[in-house]
Amino acid sequence: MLIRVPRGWEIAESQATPEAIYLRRRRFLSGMVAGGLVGSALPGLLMQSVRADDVDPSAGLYPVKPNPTYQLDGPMTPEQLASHYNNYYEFGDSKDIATAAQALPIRPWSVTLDGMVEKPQTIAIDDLLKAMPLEERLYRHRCVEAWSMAVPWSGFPLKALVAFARPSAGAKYLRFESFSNPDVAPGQTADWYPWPYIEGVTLEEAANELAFVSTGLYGKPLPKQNGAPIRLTLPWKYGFKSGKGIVRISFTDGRPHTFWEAIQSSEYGFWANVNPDVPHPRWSQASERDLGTGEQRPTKLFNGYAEQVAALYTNLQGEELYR
Ligand SMILES: Nc1nc2c(c(=O)[nH]1)N[C@H]1C(S)=C(S)[C@@H](COP(=O)(O)O)O[C@H]1N2
Ligand SMILES: [Mo]
Repeated sequence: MLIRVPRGWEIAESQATPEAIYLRRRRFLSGMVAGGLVGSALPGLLMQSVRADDVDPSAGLYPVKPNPTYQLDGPMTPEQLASHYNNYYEFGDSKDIATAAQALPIRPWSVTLDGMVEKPQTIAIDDLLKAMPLEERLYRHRCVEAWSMAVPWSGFPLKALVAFARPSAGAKYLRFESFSNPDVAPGQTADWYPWPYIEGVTLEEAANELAFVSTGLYGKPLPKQNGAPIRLTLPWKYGFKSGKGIVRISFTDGRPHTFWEAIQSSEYGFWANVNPDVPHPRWSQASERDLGTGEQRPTKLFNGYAEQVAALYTNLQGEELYR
């Protein structure tokens, strides 16, 4: 059963129902049993969050060299906000998951590169960090829920990782798989979600200069709540395309089935490029609330990055490019 309000409303972000709350409402309405998401696991998580062995071994790599090509069109979002207003459904469906996320062990951590590659390989995160050209970029981030931020990511171009993986001739897509660990991630004990979190892009998108893999934020290793030790950053797409806590990148010739498509394909598609003129079925995308200033600002096509990425889509006009 779907509950919808009319399209195209200019509504506040607080009224743009976060995905998970909407889902729970649907479940309730369809007579399923909701709840049990966080409750019992929380005390254990709080204790684990103060473990002494949590010092990040990559701390000495940061800050990295800024890449001056990428500048912001407004003020940078304060670090405290960017690291305490998060979407990470593995740790719950509120924005307040920073404490719960500390329970995720991020060492040892490795990333598997497999599928249509010359040679599948699994690489430890600290070896990968040594092999990649680290730099800092200032990017805007636009969530499908109509809020945005502007932050300094550290990491490396996704195309460097693609070159490292050596895809074979027929590869057309990248499939990103986030971690699975219901012992520490209470959201993953909720079996109505199709865990693990899966996202994907085309190989051509991955080769675009703008596509970035983040391992740091504000000149330090990435906080766990922002996706440590490794996440995607695709600033021209809605935020849900940028998977956190990545453990596997598979090269495929078929389009990956993504987490949000599996949940609600009428609202969340494969492309999810930012476009102010294409409303979400339940709210407008014409403007966004900037987390730092608190102000509404007009949303831009491709989140302001049309110059870099618009050409990727000129031959794809039959596709639903903007949801
Ligand atoms: N694994 C995983 N990745 C995820 C999500 C998630 O729930 N799980 N949420 C996405 C959404 S909706 C957004 S807006 C961004 C939020 O990133 P941030 O918390 O660093 O701002 O992460 C994306 N990546
Ligand atoms: Mo989002």
